[in-house]
Amino acid sequence: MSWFENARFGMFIHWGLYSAAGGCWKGMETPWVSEWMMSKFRIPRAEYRTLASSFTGENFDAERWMRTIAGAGMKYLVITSKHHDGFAMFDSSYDDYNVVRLTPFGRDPLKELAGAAPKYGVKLGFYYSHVQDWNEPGAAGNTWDFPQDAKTDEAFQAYLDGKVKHQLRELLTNYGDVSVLWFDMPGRISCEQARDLRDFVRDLAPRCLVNGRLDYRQKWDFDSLGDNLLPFEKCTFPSEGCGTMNESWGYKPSDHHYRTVPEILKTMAGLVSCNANYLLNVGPDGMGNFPPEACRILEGTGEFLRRNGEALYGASAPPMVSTAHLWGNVTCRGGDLYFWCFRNPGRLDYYGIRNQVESAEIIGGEKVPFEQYSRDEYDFHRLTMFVPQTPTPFVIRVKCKGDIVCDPYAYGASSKG
Ligand code: H79
Repeated sequence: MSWFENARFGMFIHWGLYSAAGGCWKGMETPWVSEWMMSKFRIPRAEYRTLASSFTGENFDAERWMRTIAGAGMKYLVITSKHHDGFAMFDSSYDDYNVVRLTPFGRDPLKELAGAAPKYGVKLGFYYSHVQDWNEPGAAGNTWDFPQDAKTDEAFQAYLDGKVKHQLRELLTNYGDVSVLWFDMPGRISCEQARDLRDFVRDLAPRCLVNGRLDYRQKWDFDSLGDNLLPFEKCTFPSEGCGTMNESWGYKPSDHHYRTVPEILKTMAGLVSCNANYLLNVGPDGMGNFPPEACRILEGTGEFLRRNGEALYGASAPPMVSTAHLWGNVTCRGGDLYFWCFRNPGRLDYYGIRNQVESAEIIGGEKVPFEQYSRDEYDFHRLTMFVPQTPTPFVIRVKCKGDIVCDPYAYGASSKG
């Protein structure tokens, strides 16, 4: 788990037939998320597969994607190998419903990404929809092509033993080291079926991590928080939050409601200050281009992290109660506390540090004057910083003597700041 917990920031990519449609079907535009278009419009699978002819991938360049990922400060990539629509974005011998066989693109993007990833120090993971598969009668999800009574327990088990295991074996044996298998939407899977899939993965790839959405009733390697949700308190189990830049996971050109760079960084700080990773999504179009707004956000995170990365990589929640403050969030690494400021707090009072503070400074900027006040008989400790005017967002590094020791019930900062 150590690489995962040090990495803290990864890219999620949703790329599939829905990317070629951009959420539009016969002049209608799907609400919310484009990758659910087939379900929303109850598109017959025979019709949906015709989208493959417009999936050209002509601008796809694995090296360029990897450069962008690494340049944004991300340490891993999780890409859709098969979303709920059931279409394999890799060279699968299970059937012809895959990117190599059906599209004019005709290449295996996962293979090319697996080849490029090590050069950029990026770990590779695959999203795999294990329960919903709208192309399969026995799987969950497609009620418009297949009647509910086709979905017996036996048919579902046959789907798991057939397509799912066949394709997981391909993914875990043909693409080098796979670091994560990212399952989604457990729905009707039983506890035993989930454990069986986990064992299947472990036998083929002992070091591959599996996320919590394999089955919520049991613990796997790390928990996935809800889509676009922040934790309210520290996660005590390895965790990851995933989020979109606009509102859709799949490419949706009509959705221009993108988060700003400071909003993305605020989400990042909110997650890491509660011990969770941030998996930030990009939905490339059917030609393989990242939307221009996404590129600008990735440049922004990269620029921020080249300066402030020490507040993120290998960092976690501070030992005191971790909360969101009006001005920002606090992360911790060894004896250093990092104050991510999205508003300038001016005077910042922070409670609970028993150590002597050695220095406080804005990373890449000015020193921050501070004073400490303690009344040991009450275990009362206050650090007061006088934060100079500086453009937000910025991070203050507070160096303590030794590893942080604190009053574990201290709330860190009062809400005044
Ligand atoms: O892959 C992304 C989503 O497609 C997937 N998880 C992330 C990572 C996801 N699958 N299911 N869900 C999320 C929750 C289902 C939400 C639904 Fe709906 C509400 C399905 C139908 C109504 C959202 C709104 C999707 C279509 C309309």
